[in-house]
Amino acid sequence: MKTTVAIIGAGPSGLLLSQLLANAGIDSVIVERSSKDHVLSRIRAGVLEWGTVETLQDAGVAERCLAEGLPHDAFSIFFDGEPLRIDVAQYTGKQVMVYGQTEMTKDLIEKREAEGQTIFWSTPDAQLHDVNGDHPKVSFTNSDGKAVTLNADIIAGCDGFRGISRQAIPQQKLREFERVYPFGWLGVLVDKPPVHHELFYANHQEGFALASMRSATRSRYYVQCDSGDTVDDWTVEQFWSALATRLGPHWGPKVQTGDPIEMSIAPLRSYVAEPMRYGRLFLAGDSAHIVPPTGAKGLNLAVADVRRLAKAIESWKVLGKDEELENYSRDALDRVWKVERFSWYLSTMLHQFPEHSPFEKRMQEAEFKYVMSSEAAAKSIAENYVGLPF
Ligand code: RFL
Ligand code: PHB
Repeated sequence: MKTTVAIIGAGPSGLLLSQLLANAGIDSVIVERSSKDHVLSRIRAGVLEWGTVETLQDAGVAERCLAEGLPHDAFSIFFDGEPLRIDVAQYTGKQVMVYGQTEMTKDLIEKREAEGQTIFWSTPDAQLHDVNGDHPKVSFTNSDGKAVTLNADIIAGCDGFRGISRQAIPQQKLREFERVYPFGWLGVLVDKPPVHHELFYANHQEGFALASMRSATRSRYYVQCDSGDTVDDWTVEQFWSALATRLGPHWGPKVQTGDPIEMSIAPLRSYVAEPMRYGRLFLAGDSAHIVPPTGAKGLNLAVADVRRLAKAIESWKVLGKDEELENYSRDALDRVWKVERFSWYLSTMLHQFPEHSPFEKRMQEAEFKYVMSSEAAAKSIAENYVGLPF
């Protein structure tokens, strides 16, 4: 079997890349380890930068997002109970869109399938070959148990942090940068109206909490938990109680609790692999970098990579120019590091770190007070939250 671009992974990166390529008349084949049902059941990101929404619009997959998504002007940060509202719209002239990654993935899968995209689901054993040569290939067993070899001009590694693509780059060619945070986020999805119509992040002495949402009737909440915790270490009641305490005496009692539709733990990590290209293999999204979720950036950064990669492939395939492909890694990493910085900065200000000395706690407080008193600092948070320009 032959295609121009073999895409590993049917997460948001892989699906959007195949859509942008198809729109430019370039064929691709997607190879996904999990089943379609599994991919459609993952609960992850919730906040889209406006540039992400525009990218979806350009790709022709924004109809439901624009109809059902919730545009937000602002969000708040609470520090030891003291509130600070960051008016993103006032500072930047743009909004963010609350729309679940699950829904975005569903929209992309529906459109790709309607347009006849080849997607191999449930292929647990894919392997990449000759990625640094002229004839890269992907071999795998399809869901009928048949061995398939897929020849391609380019392989796009869109297979997330635990995928195989990054591992196909020889260790001595790769530089990795990592910080693992000493805590995780315990998240709950519940069919109850959100406690407030805007998101808020709280740094409380007992730990971080976030009040988010998916719709007017569905809420998403998170609390900081210990690194080693599993969902079994928490009862639902303990979760609601921790959340109420951390959201403070005004908001805490107003949370409408209930039986969660989903409850899961995500570890927090900052990670970058350089370069994002090796021969004919190009990495995009979580396969190349991870940010802690505090800035709501992971999905948006994946979209920024894919947008750049699709343009570069188009320029190479349609115009015969390989300059953008040559520069892909350098240019993508420029944004990656800025977004890493912002996600690290917000995470550092808003969590309780077990190793922090009283000095570091005062630094967090001073940072918060500075942002409260400085329009420039608040504006800086706003322009990063809404998304840096492409
Ligand atoms: P994904 O979504 O991990 O998709 C990768 C796909 O590749 C498949 N795969 C393979 N396929 C074939 N062969 C293999 N060997 C394979 N190995 C893996 C996987 O099954 C999967 O389908 O990566 P992608 O597409 O790069 O997308 C990245 C985003 O999913 C991620 O950055 C965000 O979810 C991060 N994130 C958030 N981002 C935001 O922009 N805003 C947010 O509000 C936000 N909140 C979050 C988040 C991530 C969270 N968790 C669970 C990590 C909140 C949480 C709790
Ligand atoms: C979410 O709604 O899942 C969400 C919102 C904001 C974040 C992270 C996650 O920063």
